[in-house]
Amino acid sequence: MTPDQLTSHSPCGEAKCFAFALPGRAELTLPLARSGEGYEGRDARPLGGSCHVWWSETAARGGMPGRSPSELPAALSRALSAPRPDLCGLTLERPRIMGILNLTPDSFSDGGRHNGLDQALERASIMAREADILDIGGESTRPGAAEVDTDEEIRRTAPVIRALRQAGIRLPVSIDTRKARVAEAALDAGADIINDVTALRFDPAMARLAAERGVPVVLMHSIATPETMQRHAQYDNVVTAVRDHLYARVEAALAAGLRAEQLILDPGIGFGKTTAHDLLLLRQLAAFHDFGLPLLLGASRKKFIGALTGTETPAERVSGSVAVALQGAAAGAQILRVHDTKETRQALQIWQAIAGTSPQNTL
Ligand code: HH2
Repeated sequence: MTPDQLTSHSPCGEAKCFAFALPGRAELTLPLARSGEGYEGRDARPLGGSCHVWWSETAARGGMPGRSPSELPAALSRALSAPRPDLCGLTLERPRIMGILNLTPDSFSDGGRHNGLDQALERASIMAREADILDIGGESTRPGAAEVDTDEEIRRTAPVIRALRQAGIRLPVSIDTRKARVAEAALDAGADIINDVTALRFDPAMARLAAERGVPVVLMHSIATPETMQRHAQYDNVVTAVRDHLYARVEAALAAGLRAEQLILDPGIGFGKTTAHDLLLLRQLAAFHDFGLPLLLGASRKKFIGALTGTETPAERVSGSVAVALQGAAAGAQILRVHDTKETRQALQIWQAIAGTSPQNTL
């Protein structure tokens, strides 16, 4: 493929041709992700519709040789390459930053810091300049966390969302909750996206709400409950187990009346996983692109970063978090959920400039 063909083949600015495909449960296609705009003479295609990550072959598995895009079934090749649908007006051809705003007293990293309305608004307006999406939560889901009363969770989140809309903060807001009543109150207050760490398993009313409202929904892999999940962190193969689980959750969502275009997948780093599991998922993140759906990666300040670097305090895990965010971007993840929006933004700006896909095209 020549550079000219590559440019015209690029998803940037093209009409969207979203192609959703559920992969076979046992199938695992690991496209080899490379940054930059493809390669002369190779059948390289954008990975997950991105402008900056391309793939030209899949990894060899089980002694089988790797396969190039044209050797794969057409639907699979298309699912790996097709542009993902815009998210609340944001194209997903470059990684988007989802800034975390926890309105909780006990979140593992920023608990208690943004509890008052004024503090929350101040942090939201800073993040509005550094992030593309705000993710607001009123219940910690860290390992061992106890469930929060629904009314209390609404009291923590809905007024802040309403206030930030009144203050003119317009970027898309997601509500990080497993409860339909909390999600509904947040949507009514001005939120746009539901981020459910149980992938619609916790509250049967959640799928109905998401189908009725037609809003984007993050389906994250998790097992058991936050209180007990680390006791269940056992898998024969964590990547296939997470894929199978997400496959089943996508099927359940579609059966409940959601549209494929609403769905975003997340492997759930740290949720019922050991450090070894997290590392394997990160190493093989590109294996989740064959669903043909956008991928969200939430690894910011998490325990495995502390375990690998001997950093006890989550707020001191910023550099490690940025390293994981860049790795996620290199694997074609479309949304990066992070606490440190400013640092992540700067790292991504440089990385995109080097890949030649900087939105500003300044270099
Ligand atoms: N991680 C946390 C919470 N929500 N949502 C998605 N989609 N993906 C994640 O990885 C994810 C998430 C846990 O992180 P945090 O919000 O910082 O902590 P806490 O749950 O203690 O509030």
